[in-house]
Amino acid sequence: AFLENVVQHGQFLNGEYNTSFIDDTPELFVFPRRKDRGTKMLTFIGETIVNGYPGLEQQKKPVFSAPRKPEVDEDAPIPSGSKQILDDRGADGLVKWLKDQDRTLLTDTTFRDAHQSLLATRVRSNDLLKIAEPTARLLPDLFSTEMWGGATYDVAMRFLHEDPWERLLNLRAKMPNVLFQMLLRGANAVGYKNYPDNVIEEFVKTSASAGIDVFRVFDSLNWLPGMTKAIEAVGNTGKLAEAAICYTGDILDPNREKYNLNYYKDLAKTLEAEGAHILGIKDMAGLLKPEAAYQLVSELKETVDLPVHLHMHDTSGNGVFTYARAIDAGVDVVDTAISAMAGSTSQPSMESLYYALKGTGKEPALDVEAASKLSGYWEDVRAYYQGFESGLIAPHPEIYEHEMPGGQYSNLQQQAKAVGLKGRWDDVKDMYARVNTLFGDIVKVTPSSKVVGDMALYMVKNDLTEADLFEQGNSLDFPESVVEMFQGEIGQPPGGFPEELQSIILKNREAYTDRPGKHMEPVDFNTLEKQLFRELDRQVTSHDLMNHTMYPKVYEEYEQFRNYFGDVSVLDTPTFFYGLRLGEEIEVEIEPGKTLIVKLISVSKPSETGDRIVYFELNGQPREVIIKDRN
Ligand code: 3PY
Ligand code: ZN
Repeated sequence: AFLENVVQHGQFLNGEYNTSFIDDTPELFVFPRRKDRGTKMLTFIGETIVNGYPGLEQQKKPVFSAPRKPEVDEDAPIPSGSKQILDDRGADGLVKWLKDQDRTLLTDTTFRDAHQSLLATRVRSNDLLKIAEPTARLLPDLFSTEMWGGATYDVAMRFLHEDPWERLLNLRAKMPNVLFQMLLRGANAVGYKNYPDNVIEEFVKTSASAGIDVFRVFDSLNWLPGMTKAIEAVGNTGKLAEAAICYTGDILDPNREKYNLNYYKDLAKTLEAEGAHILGIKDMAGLLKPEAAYQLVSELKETVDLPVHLHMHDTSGNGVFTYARAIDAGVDVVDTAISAMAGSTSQPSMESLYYALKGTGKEPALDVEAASKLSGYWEDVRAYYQGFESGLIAPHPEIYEHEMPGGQYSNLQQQAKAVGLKGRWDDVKDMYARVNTLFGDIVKVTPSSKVVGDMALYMVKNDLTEADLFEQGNSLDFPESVVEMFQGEIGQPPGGFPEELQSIILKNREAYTDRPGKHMEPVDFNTLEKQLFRELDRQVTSHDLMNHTMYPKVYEEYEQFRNYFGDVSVLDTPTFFYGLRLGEEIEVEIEPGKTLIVKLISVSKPSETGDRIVYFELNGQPREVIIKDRN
């Protein structure tokens, strides 16, 4: 018989749960232990056939062509690369090597920021793993591959039902030659709030052991105390600390004095003194104009003795021009993506930059034909994710006005739809810029960007103007994230928060200006391990401890999902999103050498209680599962 529990609950499947969901609906958290992997998999496929994948419009499974894959000699040894330089010469040796390079070096963000910014972070490990080894073979001269961190960590568990650590370990095994890079949000790690210091230390240590070599550390308000523990923790692992300055405003605009050249130079000096190996410039929205890039990079190269690594988004369409000027000024590394996953809210295209620089002596060491073959793969794979595209199909120079990070654009659009503001997206963008001004012109990047977004939605939704806040503020219930930020929970902006607004928002709550991590109790990992051992009824790994500490609820639900449906990361993406067509047969390799053959035979009409029977053949034997139709 079929047991209704949380993983069949509409609210859970649509991601519309909050922290009270478990308390309010304890009856949903009773799980039968099902051991049979075949049944688990059929249940998941049946669920997708009957109810669709949350967030995607339910439709008949489209026909996709198999992704083109570049031919490589799989028996040849994988060429060595930057990873071997780090392993042989250590962090300082790697930095010296980097400074000695004449050509521009590239980071490939295809596996992380590119899809975070184009496809709502939804690209699955299954698609990454299939192209990982060809990428290692064809692009061995990359400085690094950014393949972890940022939003990929929670999205992996929350929406893809896979373990971010497994992704990291599996990719590492297939790409042994290029440095692995992650985005670390300083004291917020890969979350949206500050964590205790010992969590940051453990997280960095565990990530380094699992394969991360370069940690790009930033703070969402450019607040140094939010970064120092993370930089120190990276230093202790022997890996590379890339301390990043978030770029906002416009150094060429005399009316934007707050974030001027001197501001960035001072910050760079401080980060060097804190032990950074590399200086990152993180232009998360793509606001750095070509001439500004020239000035900024020239001045920073004068100011610090560190290699400079530039990250930007191509939202305006000016990305390659900006990179070219940064390269004129001596930037060491720039972030690009394979062309089919580049441009727009993603990074500038790797191949376009190569062609732009060819013949100047500054072009990167890149087999551009190989890169374009990899692009063929991504062009085909991207089609699987069409339901998550932002709809931004042309350059978007408005970015210089609203300053929204590339990774936020499509997300905030989804959030706006969810709160009934679908037709008012222009108002939301406009309000986003106005909220920034209201907040005193702050750096906007996760999590501060989310706070600005929450406030913009709140004001548009409730038809509030800036004046209304000052007049009616005492009777307004501000979003929790806004209250917390003004309390000091994610740190301090340069010059502090605007005081009048702060007292309106905080009402009687107290604000503090020191480091939130200072007040937090360290997590007792020994006790946590024992607790999880009881709950999970299995050996607890350091990865379980981290998942639980970062995202307790998301992790709990992920574990329950996995117990019920098994490891769904082994499914191909069209089947994961759309199930099977009648009569369609697929092969699923559930572990190396063990393959299930699944064929969909038929689906019954719903019974009076709304149950449908989904008939399959599993390895030639008839099998059925009962699925509640929630439509
Ligand atoms: C993240 O923090 O996820 C970002 O990509 C910020 O740019
Ligand atoms: Zn980015």
